[in-house]
Amino acid sequence: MWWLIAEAIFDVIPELPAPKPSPTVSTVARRLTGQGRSAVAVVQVHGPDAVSAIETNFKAASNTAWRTGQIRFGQWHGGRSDSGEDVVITPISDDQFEVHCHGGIAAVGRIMDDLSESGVQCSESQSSGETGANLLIREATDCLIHCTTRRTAGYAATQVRAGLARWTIDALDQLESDSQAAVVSLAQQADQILRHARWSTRLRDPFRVVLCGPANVGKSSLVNAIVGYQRSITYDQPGTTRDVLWTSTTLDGLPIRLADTAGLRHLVENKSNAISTDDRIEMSGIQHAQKVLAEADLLIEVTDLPNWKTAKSGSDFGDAWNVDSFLPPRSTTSNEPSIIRLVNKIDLNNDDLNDLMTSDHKDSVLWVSATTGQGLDELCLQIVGKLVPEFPSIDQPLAINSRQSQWLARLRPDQRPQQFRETLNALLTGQG
Ligand SMILES: Nc1nc2c(ncn2[C@@H]2O[C@H](COP(=O)(O)OP(=O)(O)OP(=O)(O)O)[C@@H](O)[C@H]2O)c(=O)[nH]1
Ligand SMILES: [Mg+2]
Repeated sequence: MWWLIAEAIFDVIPELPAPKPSPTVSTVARRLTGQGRSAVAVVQVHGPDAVSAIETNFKAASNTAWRTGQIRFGQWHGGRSDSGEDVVITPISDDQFEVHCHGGIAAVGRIMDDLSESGVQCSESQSSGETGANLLIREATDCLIHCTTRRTAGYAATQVRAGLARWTIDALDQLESDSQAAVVSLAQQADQILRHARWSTRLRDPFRVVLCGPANVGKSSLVNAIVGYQRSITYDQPGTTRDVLWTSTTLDGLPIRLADTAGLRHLVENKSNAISTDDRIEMSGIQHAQKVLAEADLLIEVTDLPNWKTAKSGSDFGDAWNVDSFLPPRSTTSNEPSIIRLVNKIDLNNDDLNDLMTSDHKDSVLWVSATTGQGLDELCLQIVGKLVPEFPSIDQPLAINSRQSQWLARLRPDQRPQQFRETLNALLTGQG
């Protein structure tokens, strides 16, 4: 049910500052989400008569007083006796409300008509700055609809309601004085927004985390342990996993796609028929694995305790197995994936584990057991920490796609105010 999604999303958003009221219109309503049909639409009602307009048309399911930021579920009856539409209403401040309704054209039209009859001025078209902001709000709405976790949806919803659109319009206001100091300060703010771009531009797309390593070290067992069910077949024989197997999961509110891969080893391909069918299948699995390695955001390089112990002196993780030799060269512009290195099957250890860990590797390698679960909490923490080293506060402006981050990256402190304004306008309107 769409209102359950809306409820889940909107109760994590803090109070945001209300936009500046228009000096000429008392109470206005406008659609915040893009025009046309969508899953959920948001209508903003703002002005001194907002409360009475809402109360004339809406009956809440529970009879409690309005509280800023606290959502209310109920029926939009529009003063008629029929049962009306289910909506969720969020008071943003004493005189500003958001009505979250079904995104069908008729549903929004009915709400606008009812508000209009209650004396609210309803506008589809807005002032020039707001028209531009519509693109940012549309992009944020589209992102929100595709978010799969409450955490990512919370960030996207903030961008629908204010976020980057509000920041950009405020920035244009500040530049009206043509001040170079404003340019410098705004360029710094743009840099701050971009600090989070690696994560914020991925709200709707899960990060790709790939487990890789030699055969039989427990890669599939680890995937199963992380997701909590038997997704991958495991067996005490090398070569169990033949192809890449993707699993969707969520860690700390981050949507993640985990890839289990075939055990990687360098097979020597010779031109004769000497290579067996089995080797050909394995080689094909390894090629598939190499493809996903190249596109990973994070690699989890797995070995196991027996391999670790037999590795030359056990002093270098790379002596046992090293993913680098399987990675295709990356272009200089592409991001290097982060890597977590781990040793699995530590439950097999009869000796003191500390003796095994050299001081060099004590902190750089994770020691886990897919069987007993030891070290798995730390592994999940490290996965999230590598992907998002620092979560931004929920109410801050964010770049949620590469178009936005590219324009933000062009806001430089040495630009003239006029140039800076043009870049901001391009960010708002998509035209530049
Ligand atoms: N004792 C112990 N055994 C484990 C652990 N993790 C996996 N195993 C066992 O190791 C064997 C191989 O596990 P898999 O998860 O299939 O290993 P894999 O790396 O996916 O193997 P391939 O798909 O062949 O590359 C199975 O018998 C598992 O039960 C562990 O933490 N401790
Ligand atoms: Mg496997």
